[in-house]
Amino acid sequence: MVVSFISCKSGIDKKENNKQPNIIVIYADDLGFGDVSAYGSTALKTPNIDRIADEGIKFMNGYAASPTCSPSRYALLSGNYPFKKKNARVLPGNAPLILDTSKQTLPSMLRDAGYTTGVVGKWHLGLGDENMDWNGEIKPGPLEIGFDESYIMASTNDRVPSVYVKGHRIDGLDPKDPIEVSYKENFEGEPTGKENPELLKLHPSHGHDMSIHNGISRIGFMRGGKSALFTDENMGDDFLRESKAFIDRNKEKPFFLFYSLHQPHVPRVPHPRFVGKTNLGPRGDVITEADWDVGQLLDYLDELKLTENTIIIFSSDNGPVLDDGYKTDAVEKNGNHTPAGKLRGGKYSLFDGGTHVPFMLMWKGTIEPGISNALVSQMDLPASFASFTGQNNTTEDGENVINALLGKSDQGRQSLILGRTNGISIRHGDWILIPPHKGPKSTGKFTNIETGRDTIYQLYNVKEDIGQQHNVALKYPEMVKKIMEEMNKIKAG
Ligand code: NG6
Ligand code: CA
Repeated sequence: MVVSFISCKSGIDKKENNKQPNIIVIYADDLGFGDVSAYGSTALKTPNIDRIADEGIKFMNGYAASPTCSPSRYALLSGNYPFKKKNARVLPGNAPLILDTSKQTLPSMLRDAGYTTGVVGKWHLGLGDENMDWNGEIKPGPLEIGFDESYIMASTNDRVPSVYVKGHRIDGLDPKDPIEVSYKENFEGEPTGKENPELLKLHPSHGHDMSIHNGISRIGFMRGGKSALFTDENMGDDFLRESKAFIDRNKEKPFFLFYSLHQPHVPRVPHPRFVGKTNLGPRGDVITEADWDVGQLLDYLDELKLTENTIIIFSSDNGPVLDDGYKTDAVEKNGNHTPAGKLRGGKYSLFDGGTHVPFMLMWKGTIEPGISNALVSQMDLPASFASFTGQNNTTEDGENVINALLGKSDQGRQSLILGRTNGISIRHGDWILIPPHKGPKSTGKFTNIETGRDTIYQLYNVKEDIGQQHNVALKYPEMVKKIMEEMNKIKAG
């Protein structure tokens, strides 16, 4: 790995022009460290995502907070550790909002700094409260935690309701055909993937055998709301269109956009334009689609002459998985591709592949391109951008690593706890320590990922042993002790 650079012309000098740079966070869903060609993938080409890495800073030690989606998103927006929050776990589609509306978030802080804030795409952080009515006003949600505008998928693409929510309302809902949602039982007369496989164009491999929409059975039950249901094939285009529209509406003033892609999460249903674009089947094809979406967004910024006044961050919410619930031959068609690169484990895992993800930042014309080894977490974005915009930071666990993010320093954090309520590990310098955990060592025959759980302490030096093949806990008991103390200190803090 290269430690290089770097001279940054200026951080906030741009403010002298009274024009703070726009900020866009592009967030992929289940994209692995090895799925991006900038990080070494050869089976998959991602020329557009690579543009951000090549023209910006490519972080070699960038982390999501957790190996699953909702806890990582919670950390990115709240700046708080998800392991401290009981309900920061993979949420059903009818879960209430898990973010605290009274606390500072990345968008609320940027709004205070004068930004217009928007979110487009996957949400998966819950919506509403116990009394929420899908056919009425859906709140609290993004607008209550600091976003001025929102166009989101209600939950995630494999969980009902299969609709988009625009502001406080389901987009396109016909009041004469209200939608009903349940995670307990089916609605009378409604087919399911389990009972009516003949209605499916995409079959589940495990789970995902409840309500059917667009020939795909999902998790959870729903009925009605037909005019509002999304079309999986168009989802990439829908989110791109809404993102571009947000930028267009707000191009005259500083804006923050959280562009939350749904790819390559299951069900993987690319637009026909991308079917067969790779040899890896739908998983590869939807990554190609996501890369195209990113390219379109970058081109649009160029067209509007906004590129040099926009900071673009690209990352992923957790590591990769092949068969996550549908029969798309992801395993069979994977060939020699290594979605987590040289890292061990993937989505759901305490090994590094669960949380160590692509992470890059571009600010063209201000930051010189480079490669950084600084340890940075998505959870650090609120504290870092609070510093950048001159706001007070009241988030609890994120650190101000703005100098690392802008390439002015190769120093990021010293320590970072990774994981969620049911399991954590810690990265400390070049070390990763996984304390003993009860439970199976594999996620099971379908997802087939090493969980990282073991009855003994595991200590790895990931600088020398990036693939976590050599547990050196017995060799360095003092290091185990020291890092455990550090972990306990952070947990108590
Ligand atoms: C799992 C789902 C998986 C995916 C995951 C959450 C089954 C069998 N598996 O429970 O398909 O939805 O939850 O993924 O239902 S995440 O990226 O949103 O965290
Ligand atoms: Ca995810």
